Amino acid sequence: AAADGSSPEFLFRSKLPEIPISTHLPLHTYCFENISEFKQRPCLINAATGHTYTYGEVQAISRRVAAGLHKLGIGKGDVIMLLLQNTPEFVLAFLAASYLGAAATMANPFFMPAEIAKQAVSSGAKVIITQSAFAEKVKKLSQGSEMIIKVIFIDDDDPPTKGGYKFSSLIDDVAKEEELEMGDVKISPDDVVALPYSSGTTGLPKGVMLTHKGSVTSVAQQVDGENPHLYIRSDDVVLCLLPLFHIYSLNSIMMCSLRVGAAILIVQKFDINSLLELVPKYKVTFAPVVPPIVLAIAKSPAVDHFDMSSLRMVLSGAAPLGKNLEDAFRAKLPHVILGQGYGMTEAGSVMTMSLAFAKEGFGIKSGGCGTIMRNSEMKIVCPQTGVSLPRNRTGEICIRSFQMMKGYLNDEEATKAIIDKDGWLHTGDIGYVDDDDELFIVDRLKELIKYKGFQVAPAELEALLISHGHIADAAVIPMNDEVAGEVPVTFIVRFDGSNITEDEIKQYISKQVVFYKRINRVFFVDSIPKSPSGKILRRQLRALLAASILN
Ligand code: 4UW
Repeated sequence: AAADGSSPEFLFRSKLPEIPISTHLPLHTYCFENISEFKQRPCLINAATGHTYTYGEVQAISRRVAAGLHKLGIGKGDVIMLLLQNTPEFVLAFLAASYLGAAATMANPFFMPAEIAKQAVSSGAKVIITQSAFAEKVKKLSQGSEMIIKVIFIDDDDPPTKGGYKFSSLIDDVAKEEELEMGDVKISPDDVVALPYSSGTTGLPKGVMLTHKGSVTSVAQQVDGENPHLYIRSDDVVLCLLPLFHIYSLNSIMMCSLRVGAAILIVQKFDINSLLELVPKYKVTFAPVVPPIVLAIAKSPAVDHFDMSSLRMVLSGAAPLGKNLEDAFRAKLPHVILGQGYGMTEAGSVMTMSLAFAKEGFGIKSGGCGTIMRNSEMKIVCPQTGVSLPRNRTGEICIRSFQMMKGYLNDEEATKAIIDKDGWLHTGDIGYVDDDDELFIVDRLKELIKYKGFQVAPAELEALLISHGHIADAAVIPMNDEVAGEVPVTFIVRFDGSNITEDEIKQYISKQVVFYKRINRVFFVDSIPKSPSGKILRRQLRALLAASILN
């Protein structure tokens, strides 16, 4: 026991030395700190059109967008919503918000109107920046009686007919003096810059307050230092295929690339053949992906017909990647460094990453999620007792560092439930750290379901299900799926006399949610197992499912 009588704490740290991090800088200032070295180099390449913006252009245009937004009434502390597929405008608008001391909340443009409305209202967004294809989805928000949100279209030739503004005129309307005027916003390191939504370990999606200091820390942990953990440089071409509205892409692709001056190849949609064409066409060097893409590459016979020699590193994360699949990928593309990263929205993104990506890399084991980032601490605790566990012992993964969220927006209770009084964020993931400091994730304690890395919050589906007149009770849990990783399935208790069918329930949900939240299977039961306090006993349901009584 420790001197004070408490149990000893086993703290895990990076194998790389700590580095000084400029946590006082606003995110945009930090990202563009070295821009003079790569002002003329490509920053954003739009794969759809081939159009390229240089670093100098991105900096200048995003400042003009900031001034344009300022004219629309956006200032420090405000929230803008980005409802965009991957486009250069996403990056420009995100940076513009940062310049203004405003925060960007990002939503999936394929959300249903009700899902968008929930986030827009909860975040207090004043403006939505979107594409005309999604105009109908936000119509009510821009014309509703309760709150009027201004809508800006990035691609509409005649937006006033849709009741909106034009992104391009936002830029054109700005005079040189106005651009300079907004230049002096005072930003504090604890101001929120990004507000992604996540359900965390339990309940409904909540606004995750990521600060300038946290984001700067996270990026520095990855790409700064003599021996960066993730070695990318200004001559790298980084594939930006993962959606920028998710923290993985926003942080490890967008922010990290901006910091080092790499080219960001913006791609909207995954399709294995176009991906294989893009790699040689743009000489992609670094491809951050999710496990289903690793699977597609490993399985694709077409890979052999394309020149993949430019590809230096492939990062996988946001969901588990099995050892066998890792090995199959390596056999297919032996020259590529493949490694995993492990992140979580609330953790301010990445917590561990493969040290094979370091400038002076390390040997790694298949199936591992990498080593903890520098300038942060990790511990593994027993979920029952909270006692800190030594190496090779399995327990809940906890993290403590500047990169973490400040808390959930307007939800102190949920914040307290996930960050304890000593500042440890409890991830709800189960794993162990081995003798070589590599983290292995073996299970998930929390409710969260991950469909190809996308979050599905059981509580959200359960709320929809029990609002149906024929459903007395419902519980949603994950079921393993070869391609998606996991899919949501539900246990349903019908009201007496109800004959509602599996199909009717599936359709009822499909109408209200984005595709990956759709119910895959329905199991009718007499009751949902619950604890005395009314909590759904999800483990019991998982065991029931696994026992294949129902499968
Ligand atoms: N293995 C097993 C993994 C893994 C995993 C995540 O949607 P969120 O909140 O956030 C993310 C963020 C991922 C990420 C960010 C930055 C980065 O560089 C990187 O490298 C690949 C990844 O997914 O979901 C968080 C939850 O997703 C699961 C885990 O349960 C975690 O709490 N998860 N990565 N490699 N599971």
